[in-house]
Amino acid sequence: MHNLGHTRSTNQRDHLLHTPDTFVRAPLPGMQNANAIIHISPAAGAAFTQYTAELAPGGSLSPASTQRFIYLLEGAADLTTETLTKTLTPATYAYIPTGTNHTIKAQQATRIAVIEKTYDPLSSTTPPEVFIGDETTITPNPLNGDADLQVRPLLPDNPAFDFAVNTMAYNPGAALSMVEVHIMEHGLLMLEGGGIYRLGDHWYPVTAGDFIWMAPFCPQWFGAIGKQPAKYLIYKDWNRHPL
Ligand code: UGY
Ligand code: MN
Repeated sequence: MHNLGHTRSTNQRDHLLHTPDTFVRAPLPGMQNANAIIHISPAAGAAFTQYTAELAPGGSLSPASTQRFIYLLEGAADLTTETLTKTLTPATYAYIPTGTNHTIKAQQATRIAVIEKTYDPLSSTTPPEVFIGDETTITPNPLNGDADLQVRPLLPDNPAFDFAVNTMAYNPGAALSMVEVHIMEHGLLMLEGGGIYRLGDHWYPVTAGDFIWMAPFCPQWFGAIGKQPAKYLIYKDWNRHPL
């Protein structure tokens, strides 16, 4: 059934909403039995790339030319480096620094959120090492003391990292306490529930499966207006001077 030309997806100068009805799948060079849905890249104005990789059983990701962050959405995949093998399952994730020989191979049908960004070195630190985590073991912090809005930082608090990835979980009715305007850009994947996202001067209904890009200084606000909790995975550039 066609959709008569309607979609919630939109591509604006300072934000992009990418909804599943508009996803286009294609393999990236080196992927085996897998496709990528590119949500955002420098072609649209971002300083990073984010895609969802969909792997058939036995499928694998391409090598990375930059640092890479992966978060398992569904299925199971083996991450192998020269020193470790780890099976990643939903809500587990890995940070893989630039130049790390590795493979990511699906044991079954698997979906992975992938973020890639050229590393911005800092003279006072050495680059981070491989890091593997499990979101369910992270103690959440209430945002601005709001117990209905819990933030889980997925990467260590270490200035060597030039980006952060967090999950934010909203109880029904919870909302950001302010419209944020900040230099960091965001890549956001709605994991559960939904609500209304203000981006610039637009208000969008959003739901699980949607992706949002927010450019630096894009005014942003979210309210989880549904009856279900809402949760998203959110990337931001971090720990670096703007110049
Ligand atoms: O970390 C953040 O900037 C976050 N509070 N932004 C957002 O949820 N849009
Ligand atoms: Mn923000």
